[in-house]
Amino acid sequence: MPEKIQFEETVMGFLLNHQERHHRTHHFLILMDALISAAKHIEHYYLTGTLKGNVGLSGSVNVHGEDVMQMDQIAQEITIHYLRASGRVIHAISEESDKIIPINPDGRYFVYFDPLDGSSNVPHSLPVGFMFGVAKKDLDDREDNHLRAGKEYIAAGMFVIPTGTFTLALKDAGTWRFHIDETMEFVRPTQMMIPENPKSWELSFNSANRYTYSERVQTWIEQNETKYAFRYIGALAADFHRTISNGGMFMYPAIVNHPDPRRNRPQGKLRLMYEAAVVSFICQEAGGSAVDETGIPVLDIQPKDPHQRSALYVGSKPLVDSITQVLMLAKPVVR
Ligand code: AFP
Repeated sequence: MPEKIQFEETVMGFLLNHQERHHRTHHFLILMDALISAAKHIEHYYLTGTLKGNVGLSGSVNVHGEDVMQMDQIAQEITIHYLRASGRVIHAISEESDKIIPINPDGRYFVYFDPLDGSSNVPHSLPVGFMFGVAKKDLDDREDNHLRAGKEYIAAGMFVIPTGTFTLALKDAGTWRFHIDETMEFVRPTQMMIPENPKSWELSFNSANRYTYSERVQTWIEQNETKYAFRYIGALAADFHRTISNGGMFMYPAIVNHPDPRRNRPQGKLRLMYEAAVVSFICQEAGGSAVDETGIPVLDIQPKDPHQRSALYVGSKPLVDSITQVLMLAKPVVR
């Protein structure tokens, strides 16, 4: 399809342009090419999924105890295929794999990804995300393969599938969005800065959970929700896409007051390494910020487990600062 070739050329052309200025090497470009190819390939399967019967359950359960959709498995296999072929990845961490996936000990990068985020949207052909964070090995021979905190990422990105919109953040080089235009033949990179004017701001959270949040967070919501529009589609990439464009705050708070205490999630629901840290990195490069339930920057959290969860408050700085004050007064959550 011509738009695919155009898409890849535009993103790669952009990166080549930035290569000199931001010391990106050809290794990084090869890795990005692999990630873009994986995303476009997954999008193809997603668009044709209904025809091919790929939208149902696979019959297995993932590391988080969730039912795995056939599309989750397809997306996982596609991504690993491209990461292997790139030859540049030491290991990968994926939502769909219990263990760290060793790829090439002579590689240069660590890739943390969720190949199909927002699976509950799959049966409806509604938006899902392909999300990734990239960290680089220590080239001074001190590499210990430790799990990277978000502040160590050198890039993070998300595709909203099936719109094909790609948002990419490069360390100290901003957040960029690549659009397919009205002719479906071109994409144009636009630098994203989260809007400062509260007029367009939106709040995004699962309102069905609101009475399960801490009292302080519930009070903050009551005091602030009527000031802003509310939007929620249930796929982080799609919801956060709006947050970055319009400003405001996406949040997935800790669940601490569930009527069935077994369903509390004091650590939050989202996965730190391939969900929360990815959008936090993108947001920081776009001028925003992100904190967890204790009010500390998400990018500072040192992961102890590849699939560790985190609460997330991400978006416009004034709103994140405002909720941070509330969170910091609360009793600390045991990690
Ligand atoms: P799934 O991939 O299991 O559908 O989870 C999606 C997700 O991690 C994230 O994309 C959403 O923001 C969030 O969960 C939605 O969670 P709720 O369904 O609890 O609102």
